[in-house]
Amino acid sequence: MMLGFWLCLIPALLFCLHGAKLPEPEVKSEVLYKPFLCHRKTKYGDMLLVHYDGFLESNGTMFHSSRQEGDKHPVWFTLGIREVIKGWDKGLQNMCAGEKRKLTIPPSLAYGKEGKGKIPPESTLIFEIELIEIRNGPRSHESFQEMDLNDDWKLSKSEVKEYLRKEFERHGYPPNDTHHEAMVEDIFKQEDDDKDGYISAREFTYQHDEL
Ligand SMILES: [Ca+2]
Ligand SMILES: [Ca+2]
Repeated sequence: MMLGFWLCLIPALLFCLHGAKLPEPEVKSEVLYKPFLCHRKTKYGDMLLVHYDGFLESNGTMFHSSRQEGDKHPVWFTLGIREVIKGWDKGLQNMCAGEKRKLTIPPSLAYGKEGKGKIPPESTLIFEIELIEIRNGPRSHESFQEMDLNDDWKLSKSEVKEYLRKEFERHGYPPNDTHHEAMVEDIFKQEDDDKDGYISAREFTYQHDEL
């Protein structure tokens, strides 16, 4: 009897879950080329260097190619922080350097109702993207570990200050104590969500916008 009860309940539960909101539009992702060796895969917060060609799905027109236009250099961006369209943030995860993907991106994850430049409103876009290089982004766990000098999984104000000092030095700026202290206060105001005086690993890598 109990089993019957649960079986009846399951479709109702599924209905509740799915009925609550419309399904999220998806990015269709096809792998065009996968390298034999893959040392690491992309994740949110990584910096990616890519070459890409973008086409309108409606008529196949190419609207941009990083190889043919501008300075013809590949472009850097950070994955998962909305620096690029949502469709890229979603469609370029778990990717190896050297890999090529074809993404089909619905308008809601691209330029939507407005369109942009050569892209008409409500356009589904097709991108062929080659990932050339992956680097640890400023929000990566690797960066966090580098800053967390005493390995207690939280950043104190002095650890953040030390990091700023080193970064300034590395970029050839003279260290400036008062300036660094003001920067640290600013950083903590924004990043220390629970106001305990430390930036935890979670606070550090947390994305404020849900993807
Ligand atoms: Ca620490
Ligand atoms: Ca905190």
